[in-house]
Amino acid sequence: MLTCSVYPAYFALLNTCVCFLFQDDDEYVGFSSLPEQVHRKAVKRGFDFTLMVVGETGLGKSTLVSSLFLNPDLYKDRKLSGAEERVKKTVDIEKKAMDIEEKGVKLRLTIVDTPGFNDAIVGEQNWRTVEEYIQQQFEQYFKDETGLNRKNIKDQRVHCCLYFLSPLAHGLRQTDIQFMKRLHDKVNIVPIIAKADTLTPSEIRRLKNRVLEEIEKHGIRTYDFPECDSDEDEEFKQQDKELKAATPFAVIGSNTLIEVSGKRVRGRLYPWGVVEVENPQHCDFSKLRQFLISTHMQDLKDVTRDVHYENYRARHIKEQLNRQSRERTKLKRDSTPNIEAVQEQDMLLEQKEQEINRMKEMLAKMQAQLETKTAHMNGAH
Ligand SMILES: Nc1nc2c(ncn2[C@@H]2O[C@H](COP(=O)(O)OP(=O)(O)OP(=O)(O)O)[C@@H](O)[C@H]2O)c(=O)[nH]1
Ligand SMILES: [Mg+2]
Repeated sequence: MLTCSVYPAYFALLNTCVCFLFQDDDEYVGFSSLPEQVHRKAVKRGFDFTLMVVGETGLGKSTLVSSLFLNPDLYKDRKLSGAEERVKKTVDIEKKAMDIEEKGVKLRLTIVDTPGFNDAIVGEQNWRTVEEYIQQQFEQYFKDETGLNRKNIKDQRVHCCLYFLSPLAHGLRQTDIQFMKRLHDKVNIVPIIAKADTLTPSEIRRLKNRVLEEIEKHGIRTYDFPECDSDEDEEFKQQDKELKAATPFAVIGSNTLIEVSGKRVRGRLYPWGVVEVENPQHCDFSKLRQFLISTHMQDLKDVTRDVHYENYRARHIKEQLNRQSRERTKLKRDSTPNIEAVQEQDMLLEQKEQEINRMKEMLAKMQAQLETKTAHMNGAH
């Protein structure tokens, strides 16, 4: 995958990155252990990341995001809607932003929650609201990028969409297929199996295989894990292999701390025992968190910028140009000068030129990195 070959040094540095300290009094999310290069930039500017959670009501979306980001209070002021209201309501988007600071590194994390998705009335409205939200963030970014205040753009684009699948289904439901197909060229979709504690290990395995088969069969393009560089160390390669093998992650969420053998852990207490959220034997929660925060956050951002946003930009500029050329034809017929239309046309041409220059710069950078790497490898031989 492009990003891996473009940033070999970066990925090499990722080797050293993950270390989750997770103690009651001193809890760390883990992003501060991102590699030095990113670290330095992040310290200066802060790091924006937007995570969206989507799925049927009651699958544990809010519980999981607050388990992931250590803030059980994130949703405390949310009132549960009554049954009647649930039947009527469509998708209701909730946006929560938080600044987390670890060891001097700032992470501006935005959680976009879509409560009640898919309840009772399933229809186009569900995915349309989510789609519009994603689109609006691109539009805003585009406006900011072409505006005067380019240096201080707040990146609100959705970098990852966790799509919750029901543990009770025997694979993908029709709505899941429709939803993911509708959005796969706009956002990085990461499907996850919710409430994994309701399934046995063999049921989880079967469901995961089924989901993967159906994703392939229906031509759904979920987030594509980048290939691991061959010069990575064995530990990192192993970690990467395990992450990929665990997809779609089967997760459990909980904000309750339970004492197990003298240690307080996040878990769910059952009459027969405790399921521990962060125990890799019990579910893939830790792998999901590692994927999101430590190992793949930068790639999720890169793919959003280089693929999804670029797609949006190309579409948007084409639409604008088409509109302009229609206006021009009209203009000729009217034969009255339309200064605004001409100015907009000029602006578009300028944007195009800027884009070409940017791509040239990117290509030159990639070339230089490749050459350095080749020289490095030749030197090593
Ligand atoms: N068994 C089990 N229950 C869970 C899990 N995660 C959450 N729950 C429970 O499921 C219920 C719904 O959880 P929420 O986090 O509110 O679900 P949601 O998807 O955000 O629901 P909406 O906001 O209505 O869309 C709560 O009672 C949670 O305690 C899990 O992993 N396993
Ligand atoms: Mg919720």
